[in-house]
Amino acid sequence: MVFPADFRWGTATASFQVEGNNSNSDWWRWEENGRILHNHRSGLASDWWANAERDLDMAAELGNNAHRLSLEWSRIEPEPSRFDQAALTRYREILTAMLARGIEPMVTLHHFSNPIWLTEKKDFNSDIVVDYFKRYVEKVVDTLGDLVPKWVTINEPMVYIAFRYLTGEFPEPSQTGMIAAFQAMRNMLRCHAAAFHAIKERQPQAEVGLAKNIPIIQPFEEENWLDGWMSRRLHYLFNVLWMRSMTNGRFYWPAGREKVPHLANSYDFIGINYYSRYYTQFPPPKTFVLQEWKPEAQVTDGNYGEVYPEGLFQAINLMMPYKKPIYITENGCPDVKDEIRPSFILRHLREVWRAISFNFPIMGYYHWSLVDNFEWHNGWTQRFGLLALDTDTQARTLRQSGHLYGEICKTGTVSSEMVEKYAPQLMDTLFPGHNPTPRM
Ligand code: IFM
Repeated sequence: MVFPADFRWGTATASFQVEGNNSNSDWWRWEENGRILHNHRSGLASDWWANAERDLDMAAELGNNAHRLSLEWSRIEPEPSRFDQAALTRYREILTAMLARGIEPMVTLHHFSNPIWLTEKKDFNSDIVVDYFKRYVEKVVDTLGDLVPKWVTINEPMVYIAFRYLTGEFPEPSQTGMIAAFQAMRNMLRCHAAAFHAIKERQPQAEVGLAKNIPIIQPFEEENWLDGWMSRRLHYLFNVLWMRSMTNGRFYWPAGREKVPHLANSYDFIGINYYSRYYTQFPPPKTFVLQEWKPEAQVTDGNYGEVYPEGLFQAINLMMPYKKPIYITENGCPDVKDEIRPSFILRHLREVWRAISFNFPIMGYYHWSLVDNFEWHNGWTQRFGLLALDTDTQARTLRQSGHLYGEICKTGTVSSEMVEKYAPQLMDTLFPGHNPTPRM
């Protein structure tokens, strides 16, 4: 499988998950309140604030030409209207270090974490968030814009809204429930539009998009019309609504719609974060979405999700009507023993390659993640890294999947030799009719 010569081969991380000691973030307080599985603490995380360069060296060694990272708003603006110059300088260093290694930065402005002071002002449940976000974005683009060709405004808004307002696993909304969730969505869309235009005014040549998590949602029993009805509703809410708003500039309340100024067509590209497939079942066994899989499913650590590579092609296909370039801004699996990840990468890249061969405009793939990092409310229990991290010593070990991804990135291909070496069980699926390599 040969990929285009200018394809972006990268990995992705997020500030709170890798930097360490982000004590001004609402997540830090969430940890202090014991809201993380097993009371885990992020602590030094993957030590990026002091030593990001160590992992960037490895990314360069793996032949990566791109990396997606995020900025920590609570570091940059630790108090309202006080911007921390030292923090901005450190981000300049990190971005410069990337460019020096031939790694193109894609920078996310909001990735699940808020400054504590903002949550005290009700953040996305208050209209004031839009002005605050705009000022933060302006400051960041004025200071760092010359180093950043690609921006992501907001990471996975619907995941954030669901985990924060509906399941209560994310910190710490001022209100919960459906009304608060819709209110937050409206303000997030307004923040997105404000950020898009703030960037474009300063850097017209920059590419600005968002990272949208696209789960595949299907009825547990095809013939059960309630399962089907519910899967279509959830699919619409989760995968369609936000895209529709960003495209036509309208926000859809359950009771009507509202035109949002400057929102229409406010994106240059779509970032797809793809992980898994979920089922709906009536009556709901736990929540609306089943976290249990069909018996034949291959499931990743901590029941995180079913391995369903075809869903990546389906997610890409769902985004085709918007007629924009697409980056796979996240894709990966928690697999501490690295038993599944090599085949996971190969099978998902096959779907990307299949989409490219249909002439779908897929411009790059950012594997989640470069290094094990703090997995939000699941703490250290889920390890997504190509690099395994020992959190006591900060030592890293490149997993087999990391070696594989390096070979892929350096050559821009997936070859039958790689498959034979890293996941021989896939030979017949990925290369049907292949001639076995002659053994000497
Ligand atoms: O770790 C997260 C990331 O922050 C957002 N997308 C999903 C990843 C794995 O759960």
